[in-house]
Amino acid sequence: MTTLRNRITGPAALAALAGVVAAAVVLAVAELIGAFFTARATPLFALGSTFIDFTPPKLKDFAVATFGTNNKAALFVGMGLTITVLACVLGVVAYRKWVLGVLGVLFMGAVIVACVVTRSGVSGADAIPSVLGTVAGLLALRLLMAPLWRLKEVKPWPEAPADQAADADALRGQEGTSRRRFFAAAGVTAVGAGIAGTGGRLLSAARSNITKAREALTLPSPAKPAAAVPAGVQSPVPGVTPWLTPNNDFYRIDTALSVPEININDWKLRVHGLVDQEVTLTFQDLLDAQLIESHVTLTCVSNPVGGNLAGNAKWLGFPLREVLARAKPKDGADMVLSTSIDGFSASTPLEVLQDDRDAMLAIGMNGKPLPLEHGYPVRMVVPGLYGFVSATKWVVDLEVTRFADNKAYWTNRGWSERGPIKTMARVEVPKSFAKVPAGKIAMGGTAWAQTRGITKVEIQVDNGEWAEATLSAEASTVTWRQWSYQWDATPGPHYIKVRATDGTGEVQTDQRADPVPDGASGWQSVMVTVQ
Ligand SMILES: Nc1nc2c(c(=O)[nH]1)N[C@H]1C(S)=C(S)[C@@H](COP(=O)(O)O)O[C@H]1N2
Ligand SMILES: [Mo]
Repeated sequence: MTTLRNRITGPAALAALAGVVAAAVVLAVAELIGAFFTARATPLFALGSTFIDFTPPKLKDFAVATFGTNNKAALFVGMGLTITVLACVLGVVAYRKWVLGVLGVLFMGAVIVACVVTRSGVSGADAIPSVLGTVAGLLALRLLMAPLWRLKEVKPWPEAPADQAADADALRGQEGTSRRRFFAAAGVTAVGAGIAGTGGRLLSAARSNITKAREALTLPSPAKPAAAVPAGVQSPVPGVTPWLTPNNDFYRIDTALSVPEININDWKLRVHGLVDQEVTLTFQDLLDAQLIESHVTLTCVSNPVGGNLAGNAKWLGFPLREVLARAKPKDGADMVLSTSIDGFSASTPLEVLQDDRDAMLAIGMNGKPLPLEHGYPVRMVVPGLYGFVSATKWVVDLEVTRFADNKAYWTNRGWSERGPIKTMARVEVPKSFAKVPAGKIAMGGTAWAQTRGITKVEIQVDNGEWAEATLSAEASTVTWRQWSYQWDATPGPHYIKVRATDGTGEVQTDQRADPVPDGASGWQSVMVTVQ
């Protein structure tokens, strides 16, 4: 009994708790001071971002497949658990041997500082919040250890001989005092850390006026407006995805743990590399330019068969073709490496940016300035290519180069260097594992093959004959196309498959492939129970 009780409430267990409180102090103090430094420079964001940069493709694929667009929340939970475990260990070590504990904390502090200063767009001074946080954490740990060490000294009282009963009583009294002191100190420190951390978050939110600047921004009207969307692009089946994705529902995939905040007055795009003429564009240059508007469906390479990492929006921007015409690429160049302010990069074939598709530096999305998460103030939008090789958000640099000489962010992590979008069809109604009544069932969904277009969607029930679905109107070959189908459902379990044919006449392959390295393929199959 005593041993179990000692395990849970004995000094060592309390030391673990002290470690956790001290870790909270490190993070909270750094968060508070960090409000006055670059946003991405606080320990949690720097650790998380560094972890993301070292994520192997299989793990990224797993994280996206398992947590979808919540993968960042999952990362934070995982980091929280890891930090808690490490903090418990450090607390116990510090209790047993203070010098080792100090070395451990300093080592962790050094790791944090290394993660912070190696982020892109971060200066050496951005290490200050983490350094001060570590010092504060160390002080908190020392403060909490004092009553625990006293507890250790008074601990042998149960073994005290009978004639020392009075001493034992005194010791028991001292033990109580030490415990109370510990809990009081731990409580006060934890509450203080909570206030500092929350204050830091609120302060950095208040200090950022990018959201306000975005709201105040009025976009110019396009010199070339988007082609009118024909009637009937929306599948008539209730429950099918809206043809135009509202900004708030647009899938978000990126490596940015905190969204980069860019002042439009500071934004510049440098176009350089294998060019005759280096070009620098300001945001005002874009506002003054002849802009185009175009509906384009973006798709993520990590989208599994049947997945929803795709969205369709009306983009406003300046054609990349014209940017490149000003820069005049040299012979031999075959790629444009676009880089964002936070160090992400994408390799896009040069000829794709020079042909007549509406590849652009986008500043508007569905009539609004780009939302912060979708690349404010400027991103790339390139019809026909997965986002990881084309859709650079918060873009600040275009280097005209060669595939042989340069590799982009995900290519360095095991993904392909090129990424044309594969033909894909999706069943959205009924949902997989749905239970539906027998009789006429309206089925519907969406298919895409950007730049080739969708010319046919077929449905197959239980390995029967393939039947043609009714296609909704086509807006263009670079937008997705919806479909509907009337199914005469008989009772029992049924498997429904869907496949599309693109504008070149090619039928979507049934060859199953994982998203890594260049996009998932295969036919979606949904199981439906008819009652
Ligand atoms: N700066 C930056 N841009 C980025 C990414 C990123 O991680 N960082 N991810 C790309 C990927 S993988 C995709 S699929 C698209 C997604 O754009 P969205 O979040 O606006 O839908 O952005 C692309 N642009
Ligand atoms: Mo992506």
